[in-house]
Amino acid sequence: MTTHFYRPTRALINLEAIKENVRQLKEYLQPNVQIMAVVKANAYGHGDVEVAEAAIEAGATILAVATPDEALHLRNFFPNIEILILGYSPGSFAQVAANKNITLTAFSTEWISNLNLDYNNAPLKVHIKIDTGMGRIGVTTISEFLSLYELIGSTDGLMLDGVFTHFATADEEDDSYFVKQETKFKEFIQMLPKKPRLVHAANTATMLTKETSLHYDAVRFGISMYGLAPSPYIKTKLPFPIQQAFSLESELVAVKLLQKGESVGYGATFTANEPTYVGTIPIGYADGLIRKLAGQEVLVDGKRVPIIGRICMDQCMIALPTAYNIGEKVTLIGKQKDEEITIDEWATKVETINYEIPCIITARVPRVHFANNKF
Ligand code: PMH
Repeated sequence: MTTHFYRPTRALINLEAIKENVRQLKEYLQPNVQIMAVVKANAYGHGDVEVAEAAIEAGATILAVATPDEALHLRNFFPNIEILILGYSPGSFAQVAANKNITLTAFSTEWISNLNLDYNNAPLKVHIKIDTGMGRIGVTTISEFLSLYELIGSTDGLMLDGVFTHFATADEEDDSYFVKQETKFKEFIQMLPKKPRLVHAANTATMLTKETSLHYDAVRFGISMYGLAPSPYIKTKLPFPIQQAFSLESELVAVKLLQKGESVGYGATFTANEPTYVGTIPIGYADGLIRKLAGQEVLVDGKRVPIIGRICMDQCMIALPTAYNIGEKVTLIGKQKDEEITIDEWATKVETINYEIPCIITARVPRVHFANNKF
């Protein structure tokens, strides 16, 4: 796909890295376990259609999203692939979902009673969500679970296709809460009069570091498909290497020599204490380069240089060791020569998790996809 844009700021998405991460997982799993590619939130900010295509090519057989709109967007590009909405869908979406063969998450009997279905059409497929400890959506007691199971079975136009749960602490070293959730899930599953086609529970941390019996019929591969570890703890436990797919680049659009005592940016918070070359790059907080990233290093000519002063809405300034030319590449996330700035480094800097970083790079930054180091 060709992306047209004029501003030289873009996120580069290495689809080969995504494919390789999926291929590695496929090799790691038993052959009967399906890979659900979690491509919600525009594929964690990487571009949903391109990531889905790469994941499918590498072996994923199901796409998982969070919302009806995300599912519909993907359905336009992939007429046949199985799509599951993990989060809430309103009853008004039920008929569209049935017509478009999009699977919904059923999480209460009340939710079922609010579905708007025309029973003459193709059945609406649902997966029951069991809340074993996330406290988000899902049934919490066995009686609720069995009532929901029976209601689905007795409602024309509905078909139970799966049952699942989600773990809250799979990425932590202390597994006591995880074990509680796992035990609860197993108790619920045992109560099923008839097992539906897909039982699933594992997110990345679970599938890569816990017992393989937790893989069940499918695993939901999110963060490590993008080449990121679910937590610093899991990073030390990964059974295969993963490759970060996301990088962020811009270039110098202005270079000037600041004299001693001259300042840069809103609030004039940076003042040169010696003659200093300053470069301007066209990326700012409206692109997701939030102001908390002031002081973060970027790469120019393979060297780390800091963002100086306050980050503006559309631009920011960096200190340069010498007078680089306009057009010189600036890498905010990614590699140059022997240096690398990782998403994890940004996450540490802004005191958040790596998941959040590509998601907060806003839609104004074009996602440029490439494979085999070409784009
Ligand atoms: N399944 C469900 C239900 C999820 O909510 C998520 C991620 C995944 C699978 C994939 O997890 P992974 O990326 O760790 O593999 N959901 C979220 C979330 O709601 N906030 O951060 C991650």
